[in-house]
Amino acid sequence: MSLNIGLFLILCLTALALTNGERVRFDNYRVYEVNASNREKLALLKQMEDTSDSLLFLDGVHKINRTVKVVVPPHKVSDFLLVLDVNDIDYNLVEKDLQTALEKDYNQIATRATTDQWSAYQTLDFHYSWLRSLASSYPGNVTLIEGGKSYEKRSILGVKISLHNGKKQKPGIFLEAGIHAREWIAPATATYVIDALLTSTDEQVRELAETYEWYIIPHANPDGYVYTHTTNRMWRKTRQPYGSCYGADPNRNWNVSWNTVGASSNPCSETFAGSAANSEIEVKSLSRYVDSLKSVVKLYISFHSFSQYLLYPNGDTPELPDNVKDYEQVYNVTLKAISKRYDTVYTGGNIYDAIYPAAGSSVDYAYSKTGIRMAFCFELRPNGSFNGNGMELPADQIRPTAEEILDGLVAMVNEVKVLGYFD
Ligand code: 0X9
Ligand code: ZN
Repeated sequence: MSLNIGLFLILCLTALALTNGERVRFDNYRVYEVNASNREKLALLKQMEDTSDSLLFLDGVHKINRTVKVVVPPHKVSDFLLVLDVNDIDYNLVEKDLQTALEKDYNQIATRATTDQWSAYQTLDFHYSWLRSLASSYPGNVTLIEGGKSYEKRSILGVKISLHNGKKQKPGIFLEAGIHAREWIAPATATYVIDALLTSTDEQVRELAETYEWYIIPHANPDGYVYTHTTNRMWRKTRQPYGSCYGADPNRNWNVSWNTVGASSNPCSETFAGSAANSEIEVKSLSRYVDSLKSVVKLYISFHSFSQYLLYPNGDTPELPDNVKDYEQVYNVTLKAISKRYDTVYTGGNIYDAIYPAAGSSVDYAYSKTGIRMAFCFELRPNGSFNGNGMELPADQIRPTAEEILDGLVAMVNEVKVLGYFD
């Protein structure tokens, strides 16, 4: 009895500590890269991913000979390594104290107004004030848009950029970022694109800004993003409670082949599909918003990190889109453009084969359910063999990342145009 009360008190105190603004700590947590070289080993890793409530898999386990990163708490390290050794599964230690890496990350959050917005990672409040300021600085050219509300009642704020230049009925391009909370480079890059469309003097970027209507939502999962700043840097999902666990993966919750493959029914899983399609208010409202634009938007883009991939549908089946030849063409020119500035190498292809099966994602929804024929997902820097947890991209790489992606977007949009999708 007294033990129970003691435990209860400890739990209350822990909860109180966290609500009082303390961050989850990962002292002595290790990050390993593991690699399964055959089907049996892969099945074992998959079982660990599905059943362990203490290991955090940062990549889905799906392919033989594909490295995945796993966060291992200190009290689990010896058992974890024993299982790998007994089963002859290769591994490599990439971070011996995750806490140290995360502290570096938290130190890269801008604490005061910097002269260069893209020299540090910004808070949600900063981004939202900035978006609002654009609407007043560029009246008529920038309009605030709202993709709906989050579970914690935040606005899913974005901008529509449609320059007053006499052109009527411009085709629309939709850009969504930040659906995964911890992938900080995604909103940072989306805001850079917004800025470039408004201020760049580069001729090709001006052309992009003047020819299209842009709908850009830098934070599709604002609650998650705030939570990564205040409490847990490694948070991915939304923040709606499900029993003793929180959140669903908002990139598994769209109403397209919901929870059929590459998603979990376990609320504690990183890829929990939710209790039903659209169970996450963020996805429900954002998909409704995308639906409302389906006759305008011809190209849908989603920013994630990491691994440097450019991906296209489908995620829910190995079947290729009927216009896969066009996808391949756009993919090829985009990759070439991305590599030009800094020699950065992207790879990719159809989601299912290039990375892993993943049903219920935003690009599949756009492609299969709205009639938007061109839908791409960028997995931004760093690349897959980056020596670390994959989220801690140094802030001095925000600009280069965004610059090369803007180069890629210029090429992508031009090719989509050449292929007639904007007609
Ligand atoms: O698993 C995912 O949702 C994406 N990878 S991530 O490491 N960022 O979590 C890939 C899914 C394919 N991308 C889209 N459908 N947008
Ligand atoms: Zn992601």
